[in-house]
Amino acid sequence: MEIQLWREKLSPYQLAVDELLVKFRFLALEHKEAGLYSPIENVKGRVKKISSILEKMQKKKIAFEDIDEKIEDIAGIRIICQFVEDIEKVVELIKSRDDMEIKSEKNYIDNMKESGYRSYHMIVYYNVQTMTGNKKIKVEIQIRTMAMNFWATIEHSLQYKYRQNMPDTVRERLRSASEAIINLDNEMSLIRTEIIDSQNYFTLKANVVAEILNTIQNLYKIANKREIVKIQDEFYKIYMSSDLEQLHRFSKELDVIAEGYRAQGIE
Ligand code: 0O2
Repeated sequence: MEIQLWREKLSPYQLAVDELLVKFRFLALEHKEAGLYSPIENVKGRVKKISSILEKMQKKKIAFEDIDEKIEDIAGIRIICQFVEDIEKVVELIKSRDDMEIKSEKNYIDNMKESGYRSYHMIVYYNVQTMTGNKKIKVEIQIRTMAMNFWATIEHSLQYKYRQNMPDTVRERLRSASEAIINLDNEMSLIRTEIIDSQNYFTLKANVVAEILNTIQNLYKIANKREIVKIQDEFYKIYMSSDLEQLHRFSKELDVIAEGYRAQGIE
C-alpha cells in the first residue's frame, strides 16, 4: 500500500482527533474558569499507527477499502477522570452534545474484562469538513479514572511484551492489581467531596488573585504611588490570611477604585 494512500485515508481521522482534543480540553477549561469542578481531568488523543491498523486488518481479515467501516478505533480519544463518579458525568456530557452521535457503548466498569481491564468505551460518529467535503467518521472514546489508566497502561505494555504468551503468574498479579485499583477508586470516592472542595478552593483563590493582580497592574498606570503601595500591603495581608471571602471583597473594592479613576477620565 502506497504511503500517500494511507496519508489520504488517515488525514480526516487526524482532523477529528485534533478537533475533539480542542473541544474536550475547552470543556475542562470552561469548568475551571467558572470555578466549577471539572469531571474531565485530562484528555489525550491519537490516530492508530499504520502498523497497528495492518495488524488488525490481518487479524480480522479486513480489506483496505473496508477499514473505515470495520475498524472503529482509528481515531481514539482518551478522557481521564479523577473519580469513578465523573465517568458517568462525562458520558452524559457527550450524549448531550449535538456535534457527535453515539453509535455504541461498552461499559467495562460494571462488566470488567477477564483480564481485569476497566474503562467506559463509546463509539461516536463525528463529522469533519475536508477539502473534498463532509466526512462522517467513527471515533472511539475511552473514559476511565487515573487509577484505571495506570493499570491499563502497564497491562498494555506487558501484553505487548508477551504477545499471546503472558505467564500465568503475571496474569494473576495483574488481576490482583486490578482489585487493588477498584479499592483505590472506592477509597477516593469516599473522600471525593473533601478533595473537590479543596481543589475548588484553590481554583477560586487563583482566579480572584489573578483578577486582583490585573487590577493593581492597571492602577499602576493611573493611581498615585503612595496609594498603590497601600493597596499592595493590604493585598499581601489578605492573601496571607487565605480568607477567600475577604479576597473577593477586596477585589470588588479595587474595582470601585479603578472605576473611580475611569469616571474622573484619568485613565
Ligand atoms: P490498542 O493498541 O490500544 O489500540 P476491537 O478489537 O477494537 O475491534 P473489541 O476488542 O471488541 O474490538 O474492542 P474493545 O474490547 O472495546 O477494545 C478496544 C480497545 O480497548 C483496545 O484497543 C484497547 O485499547 C482497550 N482494551 C480492551 N481490552 C483491554 C485489555 O484487556 N487491556 C488493555 N490494556 N486495554 C484493553 P486495541 O486495538 O485492542 O489496542
